[in-house]
Amino acid sequence: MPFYLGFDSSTQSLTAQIIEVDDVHTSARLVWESSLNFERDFPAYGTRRGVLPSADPRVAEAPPAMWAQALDVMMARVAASGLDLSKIAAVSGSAQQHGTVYLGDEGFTRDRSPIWLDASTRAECAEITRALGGDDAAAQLTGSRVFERFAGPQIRKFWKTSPEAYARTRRIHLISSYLCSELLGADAALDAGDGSGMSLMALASNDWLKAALDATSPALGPKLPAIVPSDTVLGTLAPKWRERHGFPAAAVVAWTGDNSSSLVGTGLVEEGTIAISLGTSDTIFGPMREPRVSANGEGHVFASPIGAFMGITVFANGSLARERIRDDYGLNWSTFRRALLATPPGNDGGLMLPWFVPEITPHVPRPRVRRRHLEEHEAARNVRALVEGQMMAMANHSRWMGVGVSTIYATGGASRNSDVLQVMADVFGARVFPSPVGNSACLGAALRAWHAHARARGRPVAWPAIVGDLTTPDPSSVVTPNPAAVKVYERLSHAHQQFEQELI
Ligand code: XUL
Repeated sequence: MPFYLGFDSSTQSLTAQIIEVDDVHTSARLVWESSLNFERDFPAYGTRRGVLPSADPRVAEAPPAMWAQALDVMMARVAASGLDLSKIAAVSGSAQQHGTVYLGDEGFTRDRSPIWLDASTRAECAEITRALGGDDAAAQLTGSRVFERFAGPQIRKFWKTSPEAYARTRRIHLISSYLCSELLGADAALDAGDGSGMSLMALASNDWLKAALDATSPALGPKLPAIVPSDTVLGTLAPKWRERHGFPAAAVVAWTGDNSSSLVGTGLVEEGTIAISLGTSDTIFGPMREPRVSANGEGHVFASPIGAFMGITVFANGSLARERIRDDYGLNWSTFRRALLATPPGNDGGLMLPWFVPEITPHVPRPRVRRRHLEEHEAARNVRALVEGQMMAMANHSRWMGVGVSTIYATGGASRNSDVLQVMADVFGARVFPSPVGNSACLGAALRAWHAHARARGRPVAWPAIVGDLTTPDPSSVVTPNPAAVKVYERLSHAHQQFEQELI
């Protein structure tokens, strides 16, 4: 029975999973998993939670060499796993979205890659937006307004500040297509899902948008990879992987963005279903049959790895803020939970706007944290204010997606905390199911490898069968909303929204 290998290169870590698939019964099980933490396992690069320290809080960069080295170390771990490598039929992956990698004839032309947490490209966003005919035109053409963390503004800033290094750059990859190139030993194409987060791709055609390329930087077209459908087999593992570790010539399937991959890894193959990922970023997303762009520019429409589209709203202060509050109050995850249990839903009106880093939704370019009816020294109430604030912001800012939420699939590190999920269930008034397999982005990569490989062999398997076994939640894990708490949040959500608006 074949194996499918998936990777997820996130902000803070690289994870790999192997699933074993029974072709005859179309069933799958997880057989191996491993994770590397960038800060802990690659200290020589000097990152803090995967990001290089910067004096300017708007600048967020990471070393691309670290991501490649982690992939190499992980391939060695897979080889040492004791599994029969010859059974690996296909490999794919996902990566944190939007970050860009710059390559010339002699390696990187930039050894620090801007990543999605970067908020330093405000001027470039305005310039590209103007050239595209304004915010609405940009959103209609590309699926999103031009956001500071998107690849296009990052590239434009690089051209403006380092024109000589830009000129030497032969290829600009997203992190996903860069790591895929490492597996292939050749320049990989980019999948349309991750391509959607660049302000450079036309959502209607999944191809480069000439007006956007022209608005970004000179001679950009030839520096960009081709865009392909997400289920494209791009080639096989490079000979170096066979020589170094004894891997077979497994098919390499285009990589995608972590959120697109999570859509598959949480089993969201039908419109009307929705997932919340509580990772370094918090994201809320779901499949969309037709592109419905958000009128006030809050969210994004991306091409979906399963066809059609996905809607998504992204919050930068996810785990970053939870970890900050945990550390500032000297807590660990177990005392963090206890703090939630020790305080009532609604926190007696205590609110927090937890913008420890520049926030994406709503747009808050400089970090600031504000409290109302809440004192800074009240540890437990600050924990509750944070978690409630995150959930209320997510509920308020995802209405544009137009999906009536009755069930939410929760994934990401903090989804293992059922008290956090209780707040989610109560704020949304919805049932919450934690993902049965942790790291749904990585699982999505392994499942996508299976799907694309089966299709390429002329034996396609439908998505519901692909995701069925590994993403169907255990019914006993459901967290149900508490009607009294739901009422509390109906009122508190308005107060939270007003607090936000006063500050923006
Ligand atoms: C999505 C986004 C983040 C990153 C995190 O638009 O910016 O969710 O993908 O890895």
